[in-house]
Amino acid sequence: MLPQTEPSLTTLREQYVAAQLAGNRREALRLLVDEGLLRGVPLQVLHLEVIQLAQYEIGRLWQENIISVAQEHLATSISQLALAHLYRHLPRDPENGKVVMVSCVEGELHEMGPRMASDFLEMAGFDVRFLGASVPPEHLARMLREVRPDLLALSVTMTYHLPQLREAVKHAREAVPGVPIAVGGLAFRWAPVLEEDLGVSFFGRDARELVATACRTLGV
Ligand code: B12
Repeated sequence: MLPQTEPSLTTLREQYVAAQLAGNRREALRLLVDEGLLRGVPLQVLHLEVIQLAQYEIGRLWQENIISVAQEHLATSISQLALAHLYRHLPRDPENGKVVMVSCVEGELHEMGPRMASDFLEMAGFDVRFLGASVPPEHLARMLREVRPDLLALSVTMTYHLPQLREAVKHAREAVPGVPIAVGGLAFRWAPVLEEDLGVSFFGRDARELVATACRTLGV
């Protein structure tokens, strides 16, 4: 077994990014499974330190115009495949009976983050309804009335979607008064909103922090 020191994870991440950029899906999955999972790297670490950080690196390369939009799409589709593939290997705590609904606000297309967050919540025993990208507030409200979750988690990456967050919160409050609402996503790193103003709570910077705060808030 490889000792999972920081350097070995860094190497794994670099190799994963190289496989993404080469469009090599098989190699990307081999790295995660054979060099990661089977060598004892915890799944949570693979998610946060390999896939998430690889996505941030892809974003940097794209922003600096080193790679094209097409290469970013190619790379991201590999990470989507990876999350789907790893899903069946998720270690799961016993069910805790709490339902969490996870959704992007309207217009928000960055759904990898909330998808990963949903997987972490599931590992912690939550029953998760993940709605994916860009959910119009009226339809979010309709689903909330049907499902009546114990917690609603809203994801926002682009700061220009903060007005849509406001709308989503308003509709959610009307649909299920009193439902706790968690917010997160990169927008809050770049422009922390007035949580008090919205009456919502920032639940953490990544999937692990979301789980910790959700457990505390819901008393599980
Ligand atoms: C892939 C990608 C896309 C894909 C998304 C595909 C998909 N299916 O998700 C597409 C091509 C659609 C896209 C589009 C755009 N993108 Co983009 N995208 C990215 C990229 C490269 C990776 C995102 C990703 O996969 N992250 C990995 C996940 C796992 O991490 P995460 O999102 O941070 O999620 C974690 C935490 O934030 C947190 N979290 C997330 N949600 C929640 C919710 C709660 C409640 C909590 C507690 C926590 C939490 O937990 C997650 C897991 O740990 C980023 C680079 C980056 N630095 O993020 C740029 C980036 C976010 N995009 C950017 C831009 C500019 C755009 C576009 C405007 C480009 C354009 N001109 O069209 C559009 C906007 C689209 C829209 N309307 O939303 C910029 C934003 C810059 C800025 N400061 O505003 C970035 C940073 C790239 C860059 N460096 O320039 N993008």
